[in-house]
Amino acid sequence: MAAPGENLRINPDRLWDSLMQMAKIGPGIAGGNNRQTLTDEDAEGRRLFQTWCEEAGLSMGVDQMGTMFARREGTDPDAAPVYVGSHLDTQPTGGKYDGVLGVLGGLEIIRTLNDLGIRTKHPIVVTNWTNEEGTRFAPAMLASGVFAGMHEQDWAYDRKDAKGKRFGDELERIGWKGEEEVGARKMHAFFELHIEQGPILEDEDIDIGVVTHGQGLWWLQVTLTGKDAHTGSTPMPKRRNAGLGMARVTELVHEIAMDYQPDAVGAVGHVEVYPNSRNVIPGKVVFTIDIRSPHQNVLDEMRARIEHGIATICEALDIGFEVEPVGHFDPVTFDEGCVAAVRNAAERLGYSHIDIVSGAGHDACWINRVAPTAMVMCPCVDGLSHNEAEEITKDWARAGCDVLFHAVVETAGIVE
Ligand code: HGY
Ligand code: MN
Ligand code: MN
Repeated sequence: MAAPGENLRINPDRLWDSLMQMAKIGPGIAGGNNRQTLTDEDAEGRRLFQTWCEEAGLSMGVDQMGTMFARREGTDPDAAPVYVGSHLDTQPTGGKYDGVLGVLGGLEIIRTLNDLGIRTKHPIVVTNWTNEEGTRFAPAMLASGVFAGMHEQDWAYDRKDAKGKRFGDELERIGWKGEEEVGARKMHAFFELHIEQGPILEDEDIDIGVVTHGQGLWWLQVTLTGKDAHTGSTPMPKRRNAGLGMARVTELVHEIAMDYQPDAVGAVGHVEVYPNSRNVIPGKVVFTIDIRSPHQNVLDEMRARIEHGIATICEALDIGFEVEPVGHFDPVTFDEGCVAAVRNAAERLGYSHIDIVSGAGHDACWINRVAPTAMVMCPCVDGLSHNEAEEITKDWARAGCDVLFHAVVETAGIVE
């Protein structure tokens, strides 16, 4: 006889329809999304998610970082809930599935439990973490970081975007600053479904990534200060070219990451050039280095070599420099029990699966510090993400959400 819940499957058409409806909010210019955190588009996406949660009979809580917690009661109201979710905010040229699949996958679990009239011992809470991306307000995973006690809330409120707007003011402006104390909630476990954002699963034709670890990360914001001058009349030896310094540091980051292959990555993705005029030598540049590795010693070595290299480059070019860490988390080892729940679910459901290390950061990386946590990954086309062309198939979404469903419900305990 099938074990309780053994043949539970989600409704892939309903999940897909919800993904496509959410994708209409904050559309990009090339088929993806631009629903950056704390914008009006983010607020609209939150309202749609809240409406769907209310239709599913969930009660909504919102904490002081704007994170949304939609609760389905269990038979034991005193049991700590099983949380499941991700994020609805996107990159400026983001895809339709990064984060969104994890939030709406959690909602799909609720909808299916309601359809089947299944009750669980532990309550289940579907979560939308504020500002996972960190693109408008650094660092990434800001709200989950405050929840896990890694950032002070006031520090988070003071984070500013490129236009000087404060996180705390924008959260108030869109009307999503909740009352709940951040981090007061106790979790029995947390599960996050996410697209891989890399090529491994698709290349190896595997349905499910059982995420055992996550890369550690440093975001180093670098300010180089030279001297604005005329690009035509200033002799080469007399130039203090901050733009040249940035170019050399960018090359250095790449070279150092290549020294540690295959266990390291590095790039510069954010650049501000001043005065950014065609015929003015840049007197100032501000840019962010993003380095990552699953190994702590590699991460530390890369950071040390890069900071030493910046000093050497700037001395040679007679320019000043400042390096400010604006994002960091150590490599993550997810909870063995929760990882086993994911692996067993994939096995039981007949989906191919491999253990995998997450290249990207996720809210689960912080929540793993305060509750047993694991992630489920599904493939994405060409491993592409943080690009409007990000794509998945309905079957991949179905497999990922089925596995998430079994891991969550098994952990929450089905009550006959
Ligand atoms: O940067 C990251 O890894 C995540 O997508 N915010
Ligand atoms: Mn994400
Ligand atoms: Mn992302």
